[in-house]
Formats: sequence, structure tokens, C-alpha cells
Amino acid sequence: MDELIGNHMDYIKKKLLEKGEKERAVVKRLIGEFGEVVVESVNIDQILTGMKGMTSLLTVTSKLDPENGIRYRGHSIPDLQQKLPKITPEGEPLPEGLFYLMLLDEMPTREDTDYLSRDWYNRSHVPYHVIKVIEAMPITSKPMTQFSTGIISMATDSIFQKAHRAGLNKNDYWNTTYEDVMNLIARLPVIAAYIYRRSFKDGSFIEPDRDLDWAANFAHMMGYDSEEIYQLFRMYMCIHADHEGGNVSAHATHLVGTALSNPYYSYAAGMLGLAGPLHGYANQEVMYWISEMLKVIGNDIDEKVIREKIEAYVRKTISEGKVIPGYGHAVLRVTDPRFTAQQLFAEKNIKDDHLINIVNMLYEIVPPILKSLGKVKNPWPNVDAFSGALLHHYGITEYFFYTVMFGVSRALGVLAQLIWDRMYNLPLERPSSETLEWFKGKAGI
Ligand code: CMX
Repeated sequence: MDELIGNHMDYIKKKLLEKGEKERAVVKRLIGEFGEVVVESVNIDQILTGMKGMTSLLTVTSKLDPENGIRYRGHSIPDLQQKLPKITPEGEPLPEGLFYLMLLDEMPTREDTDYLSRDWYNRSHVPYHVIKVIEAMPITSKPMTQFSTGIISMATDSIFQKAHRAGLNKNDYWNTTYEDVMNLIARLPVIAAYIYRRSFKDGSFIEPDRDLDWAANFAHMMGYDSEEIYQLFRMYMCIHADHEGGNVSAHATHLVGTALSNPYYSYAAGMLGLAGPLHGYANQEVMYWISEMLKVIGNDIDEKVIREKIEAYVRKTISEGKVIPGYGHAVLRVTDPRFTAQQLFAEKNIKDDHLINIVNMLYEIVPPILKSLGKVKNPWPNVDAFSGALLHHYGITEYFFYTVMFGVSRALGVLAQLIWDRMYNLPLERPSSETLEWFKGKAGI
């Protein structure tokens, strides 16, 4: 087995194992001694409306508070903007640090983030066949189709899968999963940037720069090099990284992972879920919807007229039975702090941008309209309402690509969690389902 995983344990793995063995014992105890404890009852409504609010997963990397937003290992986004290591004091935190925090529940130092930047750079070589597989697809294939296909085709490199076939002890699953996860995170920006360049630029491949951190390297490989863009990418990669365990991309990655599918398959499943319009694809939908709205606004410059036209457009969208993209959330009941983080980034770095002004106007106009419908549980904007306008400002105008960027970031949280799933030896996930007759019987109808 050592030739597959190497017998070298770096300090991150040693810390992980030390913490993991203690927590694994706790999970075992919870199942063995407290398995009968009733946590909460379940309503018909919860089962038939997407299991919202039904606690059914163990996730350690982050927790979503409906009133306060995401907490990564207990820390809010503004808190982490203060505490996580940065390249410059006034800059944005490094995603390497966020990954370290989510994995080890320990605030990293700059040495730790430097270690991860180097480790991911060293692991970033993408097998040639993966590029060939992507190139076999028409250039017009949706970037998310290319991205998920690229991820699946990298599974030929899965160390977990080879070790499992060779008879890996289940207490060691975490170790080979860790190796696959680190390789995958290291390579995702390379694949994503290549897809961007073949789909929208001249198709040339830009090598990663060993002196850049993971997020800045992603921007660099896409062909964007300025300190401001690097800061944007660092923030973008941090705020999209995790949203507790029940969202579609996290849950799909976890679910497929419980079948002991390799991390590449598990993550590809998550990405296929992220590609849906009610989830990560919403960041593209926002931009299509706004571009149509801009056509309606035309050349009007009078703010009052613009606002009236926006309001009419929002009402028309709703009257056509469509949702307002970028607004609403299954858990959140306030403005998404990820929206606010982007708004603050724009205030700090961008003087005047038409699209960003429109997004800010929408923030004033949409919530009262959604509230007035009386059925929308959360009328406030989510992360996707702002991200496209920011990327657009910096010249990344190809909306089709935006969900891929979300996908690169989401790896940090859900793959850190996959390592913990394997550390805890969480079993196959297999809930029961019932027939309509059964539900009618329960309701007495
Ligand atoms: N515009 C119009 N109507 C909306 C709405 C919106 N943005 N958000 C919710 N509603 C409607 C729902 O369609 C539903 O109507 P029906 O009862 O007629 O079917 C009603 O309000 C109740 O829905 P809800 O309980 O408030 O919302 P859900 O938990 O079912 O769904 C979400 C949450 C995000 C799918 C939904 O708000 C939505 O479709 N938003 C727009 C798409 C979007 O921005 N998705 C991105 C989410 C963040 C992410 O994952 O990236």
C-alpha cells in the first residue's frame, strides 16, 4: 500500500490523523451508545418540499445560519477577512488558508498557506489524456460539460480507487482520499482555465506560475494578470467555497462518496448538480436576465425612468411564472453575506460601473416586490446576484463560464468534508422512500 500512498506523512496529514482518530471515536460512540436518541420529528411538508430544514447530515467544514449566513468552522466572512493570512494586509484572504481552516479547524499562519500554495503547485500537472478528452468535445460544448467530463477523466489517477482494490483497511480510507483531493484541488484551476481559453480565447495554454498562490494562478492561467484581479479571485474562491452539507453540490458529492466512489467521481457528481439553474447556474442566469433588461432600459439615463423600467421588468418576469435569478434561498432569511462581501469589494475597488449600479438598484427594487407576493420565504439576494457584474467589470464577460469558477471554489469545502466523511467511516447513505398511498394514509385522506 505504501507504494500507492507513500509512507511520508506531512505535518497536515499528521494533524488531521491526530484530530481524526479522536473524532472518529466520538462518531462511533454517538452511533453505538446514543443511536436511539430522537433528534427531531419530520413533517409531510418537509419530505415533499425538498427536505428543507430536516437535519440529516453530519458536516464539519461549515454551518449556514439562516439569520447570519455562512460560518466556516464557526467564523463569518468578515471575521475571516480579518484573521486569515493574506499577501498584503489590505488584501483578501488566501483560499489556501480557508481550506486549512475547514480541514483542521485551526487558524492557519502564512507559513501554512505558503506550504499549501507550493503543495498544490507541485500537484498541478494535468495528465495529457484529460486535455485530449476535453479537446475531443466541440468547442461549443457548455463549459460545465467540459469541466465535469475533465474531472471524470482524471479518475484514471485515483489513488483511493487503486488502494481500495488492493484491499485498503477502512481506517485508512481518509489517507488516499486526502491524496486524491489534494491532486484534484491543485488541478481544477488548470482544467478550468484551459476550458476558458479554448472556448473563448485563442486556445493557447498558459502554464501556472510557481510564485503565485492558487487563486492568483487561476486568474493568471485564464489570461488575467493584475493585483486587483488576483484579489478578486482570492475573494471569489473564498466566498463560494462551502455552504454546509445540504446544498445540491455538497450533498451530491457526499452522497456519491458514501458509495466509496473515488473523489473524482464524487466531485463530478457535485458539479453536475451545481450546473442546475436553481443552484450555481443562477450566476449565469442573472447575467442573461440583466442583459435582456438592459435592452428594455435602452438609452435612458434618467434614474427615475430606469427604476420604473426595472420594476416593470421584474414584475413581468414574475407574471410569466419565472423566478428572479439571484434572489431567494432555501436556508438564508437575510441578505447573503457573500453578496455583501462582493458589494464591499466593488465599493472599495471600482469607481463607477453601469452594471454594478444596476445590480445595486435591483437590490432596492426586487425585495419589496418578492415580499409582496407573500410566498417567497427569502426576498433577499444570494451570492449569484452580484458575482457576474464583478467578473464582467474585470473583462471576464463570458457568462457561460461563471459556474465553472463557482465549481473550482466549491471543491475547497466539499472535498475537505469528503476527507472527514472517510475519516469518520460514514456508511452508505440510503434513506427510505414511500409511495403516494403511504403519504395519503399518513394524512388520512
Ligand atoms: N423569484 C420569484 N419567486 C421565487 C423566488 C424568486 N427569486 N424565490 C422563491 N420564489 C417562489 C418559489 O418559486 C415558490 O413558488 P411556488 O410556491 O409557486 O412554487 C415560493 O416562492 C416559495 O419558495 P421558497 O420556499 O421561498 O424557495 P425554495 O427554498 O423552494 O427555493 C431557491 C430556493 C433558491 C431555489 C429559489 O429562491 C429560487 O429559485 N431563486 C432563484 C434562483 C437562484 O438564485 N438560485 C441560486 C441559489 C444560490 C445557489 O445555490 O447558488
